[in-house]
Amino acid sequence: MAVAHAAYVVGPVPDDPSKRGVPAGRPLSASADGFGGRAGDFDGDGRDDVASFTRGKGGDVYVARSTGTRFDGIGDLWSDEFAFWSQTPLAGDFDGDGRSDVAAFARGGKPTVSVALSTGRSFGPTTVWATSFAPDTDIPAVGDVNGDGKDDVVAFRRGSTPTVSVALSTGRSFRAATAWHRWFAPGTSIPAVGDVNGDRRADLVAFARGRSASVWVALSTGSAFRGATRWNAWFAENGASPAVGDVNGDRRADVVAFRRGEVTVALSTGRSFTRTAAPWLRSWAEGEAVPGVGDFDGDGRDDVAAFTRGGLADVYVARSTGSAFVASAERWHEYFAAATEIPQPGVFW
Ligand SMILES: [Ca+2]
Ligand SMILES: [Ca+2]
Ligand SMILES: [Ca+2]
Ligand SMILES: [Ca+2]
Repeated sequence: MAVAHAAYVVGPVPDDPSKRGVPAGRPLSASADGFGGRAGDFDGDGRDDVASFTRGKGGDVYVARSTGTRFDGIGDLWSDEFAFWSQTPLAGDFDGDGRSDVAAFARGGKPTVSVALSTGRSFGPTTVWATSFAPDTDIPAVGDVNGDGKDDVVAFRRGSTPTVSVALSTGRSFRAATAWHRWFAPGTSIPAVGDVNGDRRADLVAFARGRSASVWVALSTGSAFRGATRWNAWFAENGASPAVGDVNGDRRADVVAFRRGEVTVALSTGRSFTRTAAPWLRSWAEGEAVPGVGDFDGDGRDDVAAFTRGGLADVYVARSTGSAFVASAERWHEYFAAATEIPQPGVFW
């Protein structure tokens, strides 16, 4: 069913669709158990690339590298032993060598975190970097919270005891988890990580959505997160899919809302997100397409992507001008992240 273009079957063909974690029919839900991650620069050339994870029993990972105007190749296999079954895959540079790597979170009762480091052409062996991080239904995220150049991992507990745990990267493993915040992203708030004040330390962001639609931030001190403050009173309302990225290139991460057709932005001032969300793009990631954020042309401003998945498996990019996103007329890839594969970047809320 996933094979609409027979010529591209050598690409990411699913192994066992029944074992995918995110149902094709509803990749984005307003409720329980999603996640979001940004793009990675897997070959370290300064332009963000895209990855796709088959998960299931296959554990294949495909990468298509950005040329600045498209994603190349037919989906090159970078690993065949990563993010099995319903593990959560995210990208980050965990050893700080300038090439993005991948992490997979098993969660549940055996919450291991596995990492495969990029060689620039493929991912190396899958190695367990933590054995007790992000248990149960904790939401994992990636960011360099202490500003040492190596991405760390963050786990959000949410619910009625919304704790935020951090495990710092040593470059070869993650240290023991410690609590960096004891009240952040309560209930079903959508958590995210990004450096919103431009001090090189990744901060916490939480989107309340629904009918309150506040956006909360807790800044990193390098060893903990400060108290949560409200940075915007009305953003990503109702069921919009929120993300974090520096879309105007001032080194402060902004907030982006994918409203299933319209993309709005609230820029960071360093102390808040601009009060009125501005529409940056109309007609984007409609229906069930998966949106994502990354700097695909390498100009320092984050762009947006949309993955149609399914049998079409098209990938579109709209580049940031600093004040709007401009969609390219051409697809950036014609067959990538097919069926219910999980693309990164990708926002699954
Ligand atoms: Ca790396
Ligand atoms: Ca770090
Ligand atoms: Ca910061
Ligand atoms: Ca910015």
